[in-house]
Amino acid sequence: MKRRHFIQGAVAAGGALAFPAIVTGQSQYKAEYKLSTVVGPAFPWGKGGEIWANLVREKTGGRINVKMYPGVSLVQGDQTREFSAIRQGIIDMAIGSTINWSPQVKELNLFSLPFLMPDFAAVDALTQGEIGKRMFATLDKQGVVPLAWGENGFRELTNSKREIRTPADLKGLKIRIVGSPLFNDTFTDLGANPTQMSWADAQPAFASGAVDGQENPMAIFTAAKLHTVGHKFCTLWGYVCDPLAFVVNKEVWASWTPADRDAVRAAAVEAAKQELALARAGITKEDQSTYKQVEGFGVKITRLTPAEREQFVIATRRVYARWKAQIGKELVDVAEQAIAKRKV
Ligand code: X2X
Repeated sequence: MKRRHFIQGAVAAGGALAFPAIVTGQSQYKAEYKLSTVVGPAFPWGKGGEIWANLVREKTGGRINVKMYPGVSLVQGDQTREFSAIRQGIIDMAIGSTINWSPQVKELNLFSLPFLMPDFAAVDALTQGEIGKRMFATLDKQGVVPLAWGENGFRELTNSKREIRTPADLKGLKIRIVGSPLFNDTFTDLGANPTQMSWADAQPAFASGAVDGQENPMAIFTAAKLHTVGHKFCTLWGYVCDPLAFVVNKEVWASWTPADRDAVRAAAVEAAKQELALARAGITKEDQSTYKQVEGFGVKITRLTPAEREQFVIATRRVYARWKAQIGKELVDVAEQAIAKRKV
């Protein structure tokens, strides 16, 4: 009775114009929310997207219907355009690598500083500490709502030509890198011949032999089956680890009820936790099964001695110093201190 009066009143006060004011948030929801990732569910990263999408659907009783678009297909495979597309609303939600968003968010280059993070404890000391909070504040200021940290992983060096034990071994090798100036500087200083291309373009380039090598986490190597494109050599140098940020477009976020926002956040935290566990499986001190699997494919895995690793550290020191200044000395100092204080 009361409700009928209210609706009648609204119609009388201005018909269709007044009506949306009494429509609940729910009916303004989109039929589909587009979730962008670079790789699909065969990879921990894409699996994380699938888990997030399912959890959101579950926790919101189907009100928020998420569809995943792997291959960064919403930006035609150009992963360096993903961040701008989220801000513009072409993408509603994303799980993005810090590398891919670093052209727009310069602070994210911190994670790409060569040999900053020696182990998983160091990565956690950053993402789960002061640095993680500050990066989220920066992302928020740049127009997206950050919810949780997952992980792509420590990026190891693979190639089809020869074993890499020293920077000299890299000389002249054509290495595919992501579209990031910092990576270009790192591989140039290492004496390699870096060539920037998207992940979509990289795979045919490996298959045709147009490039000799690449760097990516082991989970990417195995899921993309890079041993089948002749990558017979793999050096475990752990020079860089890229975290993944789970984010939502700001306007989309604001269009949801507070309860649904809480549900999406909780789903992101849970999905990120599961994704991180998948990303680290098989490459820890306790569980080396991924390396064994890759060796089973006929790939030679090279483990550097501390002295050998140090040669790569020395060769990339100039790049580190130059980029530390560009990222912001104070921010990098905070990161270095957090790593020095970590519990291993
Ligand atoms: O393109 C890559 O190398 C990948 C899949 O690791 C990223 O998107 C950063």
